[in-house]
Amino acid sequence: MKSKFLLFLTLAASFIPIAAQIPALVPLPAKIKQNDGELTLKQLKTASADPAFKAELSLLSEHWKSIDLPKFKTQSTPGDIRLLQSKQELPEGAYLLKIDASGITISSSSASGAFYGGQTLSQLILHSKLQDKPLPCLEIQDQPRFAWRGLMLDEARHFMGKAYVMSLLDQMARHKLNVFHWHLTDDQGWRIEIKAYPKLTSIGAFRGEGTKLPTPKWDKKNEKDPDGPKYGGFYTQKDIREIVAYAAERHIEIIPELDMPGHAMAFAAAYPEVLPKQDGEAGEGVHGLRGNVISVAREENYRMLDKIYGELASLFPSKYVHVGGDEVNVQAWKVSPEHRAMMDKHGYKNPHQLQNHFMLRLEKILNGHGKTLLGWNEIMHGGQLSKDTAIMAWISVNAGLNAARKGHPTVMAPGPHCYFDMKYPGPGETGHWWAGIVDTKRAYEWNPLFVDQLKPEEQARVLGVHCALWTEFVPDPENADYKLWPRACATAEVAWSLQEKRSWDSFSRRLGQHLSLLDKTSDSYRVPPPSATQAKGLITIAPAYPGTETVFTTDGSEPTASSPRYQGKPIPLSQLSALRYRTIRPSGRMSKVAQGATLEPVLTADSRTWKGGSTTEKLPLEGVFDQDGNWIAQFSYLGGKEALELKNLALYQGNKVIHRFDDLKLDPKNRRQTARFELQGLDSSSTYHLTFEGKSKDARFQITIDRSPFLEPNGATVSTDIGIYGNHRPTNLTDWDRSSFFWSNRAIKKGDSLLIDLGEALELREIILPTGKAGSNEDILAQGVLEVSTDGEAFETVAKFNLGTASAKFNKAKNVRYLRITAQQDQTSWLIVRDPQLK
Ligand code: TNX
Repeated sequence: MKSKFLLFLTLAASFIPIAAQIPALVPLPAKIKQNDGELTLKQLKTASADPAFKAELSLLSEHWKSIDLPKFKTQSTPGDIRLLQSKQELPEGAYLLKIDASGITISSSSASGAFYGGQTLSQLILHSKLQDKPLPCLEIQDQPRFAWRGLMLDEARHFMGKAYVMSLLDQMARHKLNVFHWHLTDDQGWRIEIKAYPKLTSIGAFRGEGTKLPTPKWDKKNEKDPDGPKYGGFYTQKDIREIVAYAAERHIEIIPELDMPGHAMAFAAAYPEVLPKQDGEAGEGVHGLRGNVISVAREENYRMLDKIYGELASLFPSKYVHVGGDEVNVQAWKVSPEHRAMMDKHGYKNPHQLQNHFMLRLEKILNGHGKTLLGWNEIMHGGQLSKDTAIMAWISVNAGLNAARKGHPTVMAPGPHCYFDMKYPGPGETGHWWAGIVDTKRAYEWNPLFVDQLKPEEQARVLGVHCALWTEFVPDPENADYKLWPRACATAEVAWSLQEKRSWDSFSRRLGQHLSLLDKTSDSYRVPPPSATQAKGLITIAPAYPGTETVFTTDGSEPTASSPRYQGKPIPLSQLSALRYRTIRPSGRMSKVAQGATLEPVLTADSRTWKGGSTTEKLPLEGVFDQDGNWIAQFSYLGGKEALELKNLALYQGNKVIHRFDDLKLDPKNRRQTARFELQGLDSSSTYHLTFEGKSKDARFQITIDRSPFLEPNGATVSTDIGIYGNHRPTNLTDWDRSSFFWSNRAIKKGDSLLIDLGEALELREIILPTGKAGSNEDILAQGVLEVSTDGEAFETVAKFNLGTASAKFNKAKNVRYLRITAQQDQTSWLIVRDPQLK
């Protein structure tokens, strides 16, 4: 065969040498120019600042001490390190940092710029000290891409306390993050003292034993523990003032959020009269709670909110106040006579108009206190808002683009990239999963502002980027730090650095070094574990980051600091299950223990070596198949300037075609496609190969072939009375193509159900049934059950839907032929059901 492909098995992970002498900086500055010469740390003895930047220098000195940098004596005459007020007008936050043989200058026209220049310098000095190398002479010219670089902490679900909040503000400042969004109220707690309504905290700040607020399901030790111990806490107004001032010194603005009109159970526990009168009949919202949506018909509520937000406004100097507005269970209003009367009076056709009514009143209340309203993307439902009102887009980037098109200032906080309460990949990781598994790469690789999708005036409305830590599954500060860092380092770079300069390769290389700053400043950040791949009995470990060491064992024991270091040579291993490996930092800190290995791609190909046009390629598949069953070929686009078309894909056994695949097209928006095929009568004496025509002048791609981890019975069928939207037929659930799904053509009503007949009874150990759009919680089944049956008559409930997924595990394999899901409550959204995952 005359192959024009570059075919290779990626056997050894490539170790990219840390070439640049310039120590790794996170976030990446706009411009770095390296000059000849060096400056040794010993030459740096003193530091000085122009009068405008005295406070910044004193904070920096504290910071230098906390990360064990050499002591620089602060003096009033020019020091070896100088913070200078620039004569030239620079944008807010911008600075110039210059290192030459005589010393270091940081010039800026804003105090924040001097402060950020100081943070960059701190990183340079720390790395230089740790590596025992002089500083290279250089010039850095830097400024932020976005003015809004935010991080949200939910203290309602778990209360972290003042010390943690302050340490978090410090960590944010080190990463040039400048907006701290403080989610202070939710169903499980009200965390800020309001003098006019003392019960908000005396009652609303505590849950569990002896309190009015129940222990939430995620905090229960077990089902039989309805109360749980008393838990809670809150900030006094004195605490708040202290924290606001602490943040301001670090150039961080705090934006408080009191979540209304939903997520208000703690509010209602303190003042039950704020609820609609018939609330009990409304049923549960997406989080499985009742009694958490306040009345928008009761005039007294607006008087209360005026006082509450008034006190809040006096405590926080920020322009914006966040009012929440997310996930409101409008059923609470639908079942309430006074809300139905209100709808009649105003001629409202749907309850979302009531939410809009409420938001318009809140806008006025806040304006009256000199503030502008900010809310989650749902506040756009049900009608127009003032153009000044800002939107925080959490459900998707698209929601943000829409908000900007509608004229609203917009902050991008899409769950799949910015929700750090989502799980990290790997075993033993805790957290939510509704927006998918969010690893640091996913937190990094996205663009908050696709310039070609917005007109210039719309682009200008995108204020910036925001990551969020919701804390249902984050019990304490230790876990909070673990979930935030290093993912928030990625957010910092998304928000600060120029899009055209950003790349995951560069970031991950720098991150390896940058972790030493986290080693000094966080006791519990997540050390990223390595990964491994296998091909034909050889295991290759890829270090978590270039330059990071990995220890491993092959006898199933836990790797320790004295275990062998992985040196890049593939390990021959027959018993993959006995392999353990983990990252070890120079500080001695280690990652979680990793095990197992994913399959090597059978092909990594680069069309730039193809000379264009279409060519038929033959890919031998040696040692790939080891048993009959369902197999999955995955085609992934790795990059390039053009789309790639793959045609006439066929799998051969000897010279016989045993499977033909549909033609595929891959491009940057459509990066991955999977195709299933069944293998029967596997024969070790035959050779297998894949042929295809590849069309593209510039594209890189990869093919992996793996056995399906799930059972996928052939004769399965699906039936339902729910109407079908477009061609999203129920049978899409059992074609076992995971990209197709069932979509209802209407809102779901209590009692709606869908029945899957597997065609034969199977012995199952696990059933996972996901609903809703992949990677979001749009169109999920909010309240429902999954039942199973052998005969189609006697059904047994095995799981409840929780955030859209029903998941059942059986200690003893269960004989199952039928799966049935049933809605337990009316919902306003439609329903998407995805393929069941059966094991
Ligand atoms: C959705 S994002 C919520 C929060 C949850 C979070 C968990 C948003 C505005 N609401 O109440 O804590 O998902 O990821």
